[in-house]
Amino acid sequence: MNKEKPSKKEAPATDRTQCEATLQMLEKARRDGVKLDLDRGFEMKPCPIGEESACCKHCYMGPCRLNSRDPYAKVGICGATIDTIMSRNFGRMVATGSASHNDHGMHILKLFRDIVEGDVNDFGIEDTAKLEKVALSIGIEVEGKTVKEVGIELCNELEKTFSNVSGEMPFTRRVPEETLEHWRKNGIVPRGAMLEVMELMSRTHIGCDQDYENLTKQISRAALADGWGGSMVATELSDIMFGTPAPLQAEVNMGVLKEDHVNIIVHGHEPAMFEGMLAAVNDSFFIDMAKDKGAKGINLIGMCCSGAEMMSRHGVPHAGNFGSTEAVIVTGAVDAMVVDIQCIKQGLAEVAKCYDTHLITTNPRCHIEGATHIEFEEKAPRQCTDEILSKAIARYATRSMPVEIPKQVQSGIHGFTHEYIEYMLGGTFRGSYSPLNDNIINGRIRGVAGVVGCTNPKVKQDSVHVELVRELIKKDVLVLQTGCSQIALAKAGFLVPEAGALAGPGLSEVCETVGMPPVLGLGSCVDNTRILIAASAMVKAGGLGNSIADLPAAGAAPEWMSEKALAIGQYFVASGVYTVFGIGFPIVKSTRFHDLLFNGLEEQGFGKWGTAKDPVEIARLMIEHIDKKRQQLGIDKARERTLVDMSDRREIAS
Ligand code: SF4
Ligand code: MSK
Repeated sequence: MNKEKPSKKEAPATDRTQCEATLQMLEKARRDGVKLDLDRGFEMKPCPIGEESACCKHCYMGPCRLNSRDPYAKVGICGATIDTIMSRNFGRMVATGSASHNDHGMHILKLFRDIVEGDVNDFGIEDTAKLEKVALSIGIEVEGKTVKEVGIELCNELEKTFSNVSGEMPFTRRVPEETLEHWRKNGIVPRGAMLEVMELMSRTHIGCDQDYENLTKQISRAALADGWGGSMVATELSDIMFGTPAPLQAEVNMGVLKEDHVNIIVHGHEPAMFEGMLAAVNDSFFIDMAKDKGAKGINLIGMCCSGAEMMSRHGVPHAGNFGSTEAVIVTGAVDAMVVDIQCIKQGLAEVAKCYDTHLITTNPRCHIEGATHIEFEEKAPRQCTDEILSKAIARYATRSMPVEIPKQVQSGIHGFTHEYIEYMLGGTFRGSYSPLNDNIINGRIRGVAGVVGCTNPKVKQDSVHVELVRELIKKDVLVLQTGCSQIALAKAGFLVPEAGALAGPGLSEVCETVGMPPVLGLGSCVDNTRILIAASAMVKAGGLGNSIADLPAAGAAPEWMSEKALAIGQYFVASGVYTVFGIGFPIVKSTRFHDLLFNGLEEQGFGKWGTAKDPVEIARLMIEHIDKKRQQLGIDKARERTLVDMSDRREIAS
C-alpha cells in the first residue's frame, strides 16, 4: 500500500465534513495512513496574492505581483493596473468554464447527429415530444416531418451555437424579450461559443484589452455562450436522447454500496458512457458471471454530476458529491471507479492504488496518470463497458481489502425539470407557471433561489449548502438545486415532501397542497440551464416584471471551487440574477473592477455578484435582494397580508 505520511497537526475529522459517511471514511483513511483531499485542502496554504488575483503571468516580462493591500500602489511592468490584471484573470477563468461546458455540449450534439443520421445504433431518441418542443422553440417547423428530418434540422441549427461567427446563438430566442434587448444594447448577445471563448482569450493577451469595463462585456458574452449555449444544448439534447427526467425516488450516500455485490461507480459529466454502463450491467451474461464469482449481483452507482443526471433520469443510486469521491474508495468496496470528464481529482489514482480499486478513464480528453484507460466509443459502447465489467467482477472475486461501508443512505425525490414544475403547479391540461407566479405575488412563496455548485475542502463539506438552504426555506424561499449542492441537501434529508415542515408558513402550505418538497433537485451542473428556462417562463407567465432582472430571485454557490462555477455565476449575473458565492472571491476588494461586478452591473440593469462565507449571511443577502425586488414590483404588502391571514387561520383552527 502506498501511504503518505500523516501530517503532524491533524485537526479533528469532524471539522472537514458534515457528511457522516464521508467522516467515517476520512477517519478510516487516516488510520490506514492514506491522505485524502479533505485533509490536503485544509493543509494547503494558498498564496495570498494569487487568492485575490493580484498577480499576472500573461507574459514573460513578469510574472508581476501587485500588493493586494494597496492595490493601486504599483502597476505591472507593461503598465497593467490591478483592474486590468484581475479582470483578465477572472475572464480567463470564465473562458475555461465556458469552454468546458461548450466542449461537453458539442460532444452531445455530435452524438445526437450520429444517432439521427443512423451512424450510432446503441442509443436512440427517447423523447420525441421534447424533440418537437425544442425545435419549435427555436423556429423549426415540425408539422408533417419525420423524427429524422426534425432531428437533422435541429442539429444544423444548434451547431451554430458553437460555430457562428456573427448573429445570435439559437437558444437566445428563448430569452425574455426585454432581457435580450438589454443584451443587444450592451453588445453582449453571444454569437458562437468558439468565437466568444477565443475572443476572450485573445483580448486577455498582453497589450490587448486594457479597459476592465470593456473586457467585462466580453466576459459576460462568453459566459452567456455557456448558459444559453453549450450547457443548454447538453441538457436539452440529453433529455431528447435519454429521456426527460420526471420526479422519482432515489437513494443517496455511501450506504448504497453493497458488500455482497460487484460495485461500480461512474463519476464525471457526460451521460453517454454511463448510459452504456447501465445497459451493460443488465446483461444476463455479466450478472451470471458475477454470480459465478460469488456476488449477488452488479451494483451500478453514480457520483458527482453524471451521477446526479443518471439519478434524475433513471433513479440510479448516488454515493456522494465532489467532496466524497476519494473517501468512497476507502470503503474497499468499490471494484471499479469509471470516469469521463471534469471534476475528477488526480488524487483518485493514488487512493485507488491504496485500496486496490480499478480507476478507469474512458474519454480521450481525460487521461489520468496511474489509471487504466479503456476508451469509450459511442459506435461500439460494449467494447468499453464489457471490459470494465470483466475487470470489476475479477476484482470482486479477489477482493483483498477489508470492506467497511458506512450505513448512511437517504431516500429523496429527484428529477424535477422546468417542464415538470409547469405541469406540477399548473396541471396536465393547463400546464403553466401562473400558479407559481400567483403564489409569489400573494406572498406564500417569498421568492425563488437557485442553490448550486461544488463542495470545497476549504470549508466543512456540505455544511454551508445545508445551513443556507435551511435558512432560505424557513423564510419561505423556494429552492431549486443542481449538482453537488443537490447531493448535499439530499444526504441531509431535504429532498422529501416532509421537509416542508422545515419551511416557513407560506412555502410549507404550498408544499403541502402540491405534495412537493421545498427543495427541488434539477440534476447536474449543466442542468442549471433548467433554472434559466424556468426563470424565462416565470417572466413570460406575467405579473413579475418583464425581464429576468425583475424577478424576486437570487442564486448561490456557497462552496464553489471550479472555473465552471464562475462561468455559471457570470451567466446568471449577466442574465439578471443576484448571485452570491461563498468561500471567497478571486478579486481584491476596494478596487474598481470589484465595484463593477458587485454594484455597477446591477446599476447597468444586469444582476450582480455578492459574496459571504457564513450561510446565514448568504441567506440574508439573498432575501434582502428578493425583498427589494418584491418592493419594486409592488407586491411586498401582499406577503404581509397573506402571512397574517394564515397565522390568523391557524390560531382559529387551534
Ligand atoms: Fe506583467 Fe504586464 Fe506581463 Fe502581466 S502582461 S506579466 S502585468 S508585464
Ligand atoms: S461536478 S463543477 S464539483 S457542482 Fe458538476 Fe460538482 Fe462543481 Fe464539479
